[in-house]
Amino acid sequence: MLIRKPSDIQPSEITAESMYRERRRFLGLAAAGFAAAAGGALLLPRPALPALPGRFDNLRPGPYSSGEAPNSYEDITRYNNFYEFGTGKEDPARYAGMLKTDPWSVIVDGEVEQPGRYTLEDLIKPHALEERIYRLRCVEAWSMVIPWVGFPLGDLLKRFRPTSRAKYVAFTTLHDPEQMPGQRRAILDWPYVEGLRMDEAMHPLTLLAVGLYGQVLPKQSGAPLRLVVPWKYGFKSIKSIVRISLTEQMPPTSWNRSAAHEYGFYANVNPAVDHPRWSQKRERRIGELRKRETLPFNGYGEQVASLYSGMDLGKWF
Ligand SMILES: Nc1nc2c(c(=O)[nH]1)N[C@H]1C(S)=C(S)[C@@H](COP(=O)(O)O)O[C@H]1N2
Ligand SMILES: [Mo]
Repeated sequence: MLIRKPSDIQPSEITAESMYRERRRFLGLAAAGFAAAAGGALLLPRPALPALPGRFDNLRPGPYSSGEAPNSYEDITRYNNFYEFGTGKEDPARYAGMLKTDPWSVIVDGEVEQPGRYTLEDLIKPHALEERIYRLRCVEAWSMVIPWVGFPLGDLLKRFRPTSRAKYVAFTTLHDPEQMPGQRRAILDWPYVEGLRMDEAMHPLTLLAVGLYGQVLPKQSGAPLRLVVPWKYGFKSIKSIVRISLTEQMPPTSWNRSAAHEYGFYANVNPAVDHPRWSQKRERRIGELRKRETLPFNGYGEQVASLYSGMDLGKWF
């Protein structure tokens, strides 16, 4: 069956993902000339798309996208790590609704010529948004394929004119226990912080994400602005960012602070180096039963291995 009538479709099926697939299929059909051949009439009974707030249009496909099938919208938004809302994988989907993402602003400071407090709009508007399908691999040995919407972090940083002393970029998540109940407990040293070396931050693979599946980021995924560093462990991909500081010294990172012998600043997806408590050779793609081999640099080695040439990544983990 090519096209279903609205009455054939259960409300539970009308998800962002199914709409996304539907739209893709529609575009595919149109491109293949089916629409013209069918006189367009065949396309009319498509389910009407409910008006979604914050859909991005005219996304162009970005470079380095994975050719793999993305995980479902449900998998991506119901199985999350966001300790500000609890340590259970389903806690963020349950509790992140408490987070107020509008208005939102980000402080940019440190080694830049143009420091300031920028609104979300100031940050995003000058950039052409892209869709990039990237793998995300958690250090806990699960992975997902996610169609992000975003733009390269490096393009944003250039706008603030880093000084010659800028060697690292430090990121900070919102700290507000009123909105983030997980912060009422000392699970981590709040606020959550992460960092990149300048060349990692400027690498064209490094994305600031503002959406997924063509829509505004859901809160559990790090709305309204999060980092995505696809060749690193998921934990480097800090969510709900309120501060970006360029620094001369290597900044602290939350997971290094909490377990320094397990997570270093350069923590990487390295199947050849076991985590102190488990092997890193394989991973489970969410939604699959059989495990996959974990790839060095999460499969992005060709693009990024040179950033670490000469470094012993067993030592500089
Ligand atoms: N602020 C903040 N950012 C965070 C985390 C967190 O707990 N708090 N968890 C990290 C971890 S461990 C992973 S694997 C990814 C998960 O991203 P996802 O929920 O979009 O899959 O987010 C990372 N970013
Ligand atoms: Mo993770």
